[in-house]
Formats: sequence, C-alpha cells, structure tokens
Amino acid sequence: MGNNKIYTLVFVVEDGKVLLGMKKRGFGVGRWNGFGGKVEPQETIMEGAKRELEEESLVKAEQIEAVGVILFEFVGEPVIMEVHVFRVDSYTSQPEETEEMRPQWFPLAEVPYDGMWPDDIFWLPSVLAERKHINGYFLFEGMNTILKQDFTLTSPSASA
Ligand code: 6U4
Repeated sequence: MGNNKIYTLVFVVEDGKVLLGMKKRGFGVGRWNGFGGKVEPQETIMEGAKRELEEESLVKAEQIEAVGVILFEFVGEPVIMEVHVFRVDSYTSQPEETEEMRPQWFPLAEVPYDGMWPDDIFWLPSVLAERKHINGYFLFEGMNTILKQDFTLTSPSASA
C-alpha cells in the first residue's frame, strides 16, 4: 500500500433517498458524488470521513458504517487512490451548500449516474439499495474511460 493515497467517500441515506453533492471545484468537478476527501495524518479514516462530510455538507454523522474500499488507478499516475466508502443512516443538521459541494437528495431510483464518476453505476446501486459491501479496483484513462475493472459485492451478513 506504499503508493496509495487514502480518501473517503460518504453516502447519506434516508427514506429511500441518497444525499449527493455537486462537486464545485477540484478533483471530479462537475460530477455528483458522495462527500469525502483526503484523510489527514492525525485522524483515523472514519474520523476523516465524518470531518469531510461535515465540511462539505454541514451534515453531522450520528452513525457511520464502513462499506468497503475501492482502488482507483489512472494511466500515467503512479499514486493509487484508495477510497474508503462509508454509509450514514443517521445524522443531525440539514445539508447546506458549501464552497466545495452543492448537496441534493435523490430518490434511489433516480440517482444521476450519467453525471457521476463512470464506475459508480457498477457498484453504488447495490451498496445503496441492497446494503452490499464493495471491494474493487478500476483502472481509468483520463476521467471518463475505464480500461479495467474488478470488483466484488458481498452481503455483510454472509461474511460475519
Ligand atoms: P481538496 O483537498 O478538497 O483540494 P480534491 O482534489 O478536491 O481535494 P477530494 O479531496 O475532494 O479531492 O477527494 C476526491 C473525492 O472523490 C473523494 O471523495 C473520493 C472521490 N473519488 C475519486 N475518484 C472517484 C471515482 N472514480 N468514483 C467515485 N468517487 C471518486 O465515486
């Protein structure tokens, strides 16, 4: 894992809807996604997930569940993004727009996959609707083309 950089990605789910944010700047600008970012040296990955959720949407997680890890490699880029995915089913404070993200609720049947990272459609529906856990790898060329993919979706109860 020496050449991995650790990131978080958080999906808040409530009443059959998921909270996504339109990324207003930086990596993935113009795409809908969960909330998250780089983990800082002095914090745990889960602490980083909660901090980024609050910084980007003002939502405070009351309960947070780790639901898997996805490695993203980009052609020509030696550092692999190790993205730790979390799900929040209980929170306080309503979402508000921040400098980084414009939050919006989407019914699970209307998640805007066309406006998201192109890997999301392969795994996110199962994570959101079926509570599956994800373990995966995607090789990208640029921001739009997936050259290789390899992932598994598991039921957490089956592995417990
Ligand atoms: P800062 O520190 O805010 O300048 P920035 O370059 O904006 O960093 P950041 O920290 O928002 O990036 O982190 C990128 C976010 O994008 C993380 O939540 C992980 C997520 N992400 C990256 N590649 C992804 C992909 N292929 N599919 C996906 N999420 C991805 O669903």
